[in-house]
Order: sequence, then structure tokens, then C-alpha cells
Amino acid sequence: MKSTRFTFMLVWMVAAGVASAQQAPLHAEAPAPVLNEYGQALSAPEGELLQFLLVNGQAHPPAADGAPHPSNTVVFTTRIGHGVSSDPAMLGRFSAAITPRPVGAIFARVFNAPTLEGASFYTDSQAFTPPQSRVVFYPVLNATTNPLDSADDDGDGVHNSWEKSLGSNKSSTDSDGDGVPDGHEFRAGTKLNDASSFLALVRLTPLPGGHLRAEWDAVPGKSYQLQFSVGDLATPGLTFSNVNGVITAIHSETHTIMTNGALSPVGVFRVHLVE
Ligand SMILES: [Ca+2]
Ligand SMILES: [Ca+2]
Ligand SMILES: [Ca+2]
Repeated sequence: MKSTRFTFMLVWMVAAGVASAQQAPLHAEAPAPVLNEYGQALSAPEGELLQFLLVNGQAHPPAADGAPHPSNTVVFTTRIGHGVSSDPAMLGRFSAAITPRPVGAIFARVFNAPTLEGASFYTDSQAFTPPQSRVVFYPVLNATTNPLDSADDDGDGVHNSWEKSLGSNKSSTDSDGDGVPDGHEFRAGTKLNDASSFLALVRLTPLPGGHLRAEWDAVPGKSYQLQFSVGDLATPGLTFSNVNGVITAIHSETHTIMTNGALSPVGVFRVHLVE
């Protein structure tokens, strides 16, 4: 009789222990700021969308609209910036208590916007299988650089996700109508949705001694080569030669000085983007 009662107690305690482990949330924290597609920490005031999904065999990419693959069920949703202080040092981070505690391997997915409708890029973490013990999941997320929609509807060399990020038109090869195709603006770093922004010479200024200062709208970090050809734009087969060396812009307006340039015959200048 005594022995039977002891057995009953033991079974009850084991069952209670299992129930308690299942109810404990799984804590997850970003070990480093999550960056966006421009390399800056995610910082939307309402927080970018953060999902935890079941691996269930394999972590598949989301659909172009951000919907998860049917086998990767979303088990918990929160936002970047939640669970951490508003200190600037905590930008791009989060802390989450995932409830109910997932059973099986999970991974984290971060979008570059607070909603799927606004998102254009995402990133996935490594897979993590929650153990019974209180171990924190540190998802490695780096940067939202995976395009949700890598198709290029208008064939201008800028895929649909970048067109969405940059605010340009995925159905127009020159979104702002400034005469410079979106693909060229993308490479030059100028704005695809601003007709006043494009790579162009803005000023030629004669200097004392017959020299000529040529100035162009530049994008810091991009490199340029000024070139010159004798003739005019109607001249067939203009032959351009370099004026000075390649210049990497530090400021938005960049210039170089052509020695004796003001004394040269009538000609055409052009600025070549060096990649
Ligand atoms: Ca495009
Ligand atoms: Ca376009
Ligand atoms: Ca433009």
C-alpha cells in the first residue's frame, strides 16, 4: 500500500516538470545591430517586422509579398527595437520572450520595414533548436540584403526590390524623366526619383593663366574620370582623352582643373563613372 502511493507521487512530479518546461518562454536577443540594405542600423520608430518561424525541414525564402513558405510556420512576431532601451547604442536590436516556447528548430526573419506591404528586403538567421535548459537564442541576422522580389519588370537593370526601396517606378526605365535611365542612376548613386539629381557637369570656370576648372555633381565615394574631345557633339566619332586622373568624390560637388584648358580649341567634356 505504501509502495503504490510513492509511485503515484513520482509520476505526478514528472508530469508537472514537463508542463513547466513547455510554458517557459524562449528568450531571443540580437547579438549585434541588424542593418538595412544600405548598411545602416534598422531604426523605424514603430520597429521593423521580426518573425520567428519553424524550420520544419528547411528554411525557405519568403514569397515576393513576404508571405512565409507554407512549411515555415510563423510561431511568434515582434519588432526591432522591442524589449530594449531607446538608447541609440541599441538601434537595430531587440529582445523577445517567445511564447509558447517553440517545439523544434526555429529561425528568425527580419524585414526592412514595419509591414510586409512596405518591405522590400529581408534576412534570415541560423536555425536554432530550443533545448530544455534556459539558453538564450542569439539569432545572427547581419543585414536585410536579400531581395523579396528580384525580378526586373522594366528591364532597366534595377530589380523590383531596389526600385521599391529607392521609391522609383518598377514599370518605367526612367522614373523621374530626367533623361538618365534608372539603371545608370543606380550605378552612379544619383536619385532615381528626383529629376534634379543625375551625373552631369555643372560648371566650367576659366581661371587665371588659361586654366579651366570643371565641376560636376558627384556622389561621395564614387570615382570619376573627366574626359575631353576636340570638336562638338555633332562631330562624328569624337575621340575623348582623359583630363588628369581618376577622382574619388568626397563632397557632392567635385572638380578638377585642366591645365591650359581655357586655351584649347572648342571641344566636348564628359564625366565618366569609374566602377
Ligand atoms: Ca527595374
Ligand atoms: Ca525603373
Ligand atoms: Ca534622377
